[in-house]
Amino acid sequence: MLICYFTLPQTARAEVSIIGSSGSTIKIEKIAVFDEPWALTFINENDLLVSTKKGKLWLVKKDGTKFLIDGLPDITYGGQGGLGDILPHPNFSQNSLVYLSFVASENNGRTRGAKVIRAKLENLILRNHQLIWEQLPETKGRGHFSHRLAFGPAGSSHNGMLFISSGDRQIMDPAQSFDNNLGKIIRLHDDGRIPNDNPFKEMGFPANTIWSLGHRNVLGISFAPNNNLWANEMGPLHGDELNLISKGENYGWPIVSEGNHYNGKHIPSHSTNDKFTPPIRYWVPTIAPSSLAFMPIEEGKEWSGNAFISGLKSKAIFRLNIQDDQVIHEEKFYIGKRIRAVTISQDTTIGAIEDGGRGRLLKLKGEEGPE
Ligand SMILES: [Ca+2]
Repeated sequence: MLICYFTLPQTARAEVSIIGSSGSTIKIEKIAVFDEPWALTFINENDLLVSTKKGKLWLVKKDGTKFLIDGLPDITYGGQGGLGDILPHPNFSQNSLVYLSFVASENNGRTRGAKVIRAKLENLILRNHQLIWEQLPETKGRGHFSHRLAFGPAGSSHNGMLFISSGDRQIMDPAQSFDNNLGKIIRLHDDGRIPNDNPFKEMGFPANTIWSLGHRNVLGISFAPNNNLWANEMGPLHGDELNLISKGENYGWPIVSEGNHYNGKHIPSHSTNDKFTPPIRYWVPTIAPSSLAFMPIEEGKEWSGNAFISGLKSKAIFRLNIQDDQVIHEEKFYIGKRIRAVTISQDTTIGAIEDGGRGRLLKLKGEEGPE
């Protein structure tokens, strides 16, 4: 039996305008409300999928009508984890495949790890679950799963490749060793097979799944319109990073950072060791970056090709104009609520979700300011 949760479309939904730090305006419209939403993604021009950390997956229509999706895997909720990211296959319109990341446990929560599955979404049911990837090893603790997902763009050398951010699970040191997949960005074929052109392929499993290493907690991973891969990373006490991700490079955690440990202990900066790739941009004090999305290139359209980063502690959305792989302008839109994620559709609609128990799904529309 299908259970549909129906929300009456509101005829006049309040729009709020927010002025950014450079004078641009975004109009914000509330679409729907969720209990601890974690990720959102467009599956076509009208429909969104929204995941909640407690383990629900929703199909959301343009007018805010919500339908609960059935057939989810067993999800272990708690701390920073539960149901995580959700991403349609690049050929979703033909094959109906969606990818989900979530936290699982083999021992009632004593140890935990992220997994990624794919499944066919048909008639509001996920069928034919296929395990694509799992965090190794499962460890104690309930933090730094990361588990954001991105697909390589069509026409690029990453066409059809799945990228997964895997957090350091708050153990730090594994990010620098090859006998695990924590603190890494992972690259796989869409069915989970390991590509032959990964940088550490000669080193066997799991090193052969690694694309880059030395990461802490990457909650944003996305391809720019020029097909370069970017990732934002939660720093320790301050020092959040925006990194340009290149094959086989080491981004330094926990040996170098632009922040200090929470106990105040100093961490040397990236500039002290040229073995490590420094961030293109870092933030002190922290913004707590929770996701990353790029606006498609569209001639004459405001914010064409810009990056958008959602912020938790900063309660803001950041717009970055990136040219030749450098941030040339940054504008902050203070929303006043912790923002868990932002996404952008092919037709340039911006969607965002707030963090927490009554997290709103928002539709954002921009108007460029004087800059
Ligand atoms: Ca770094």
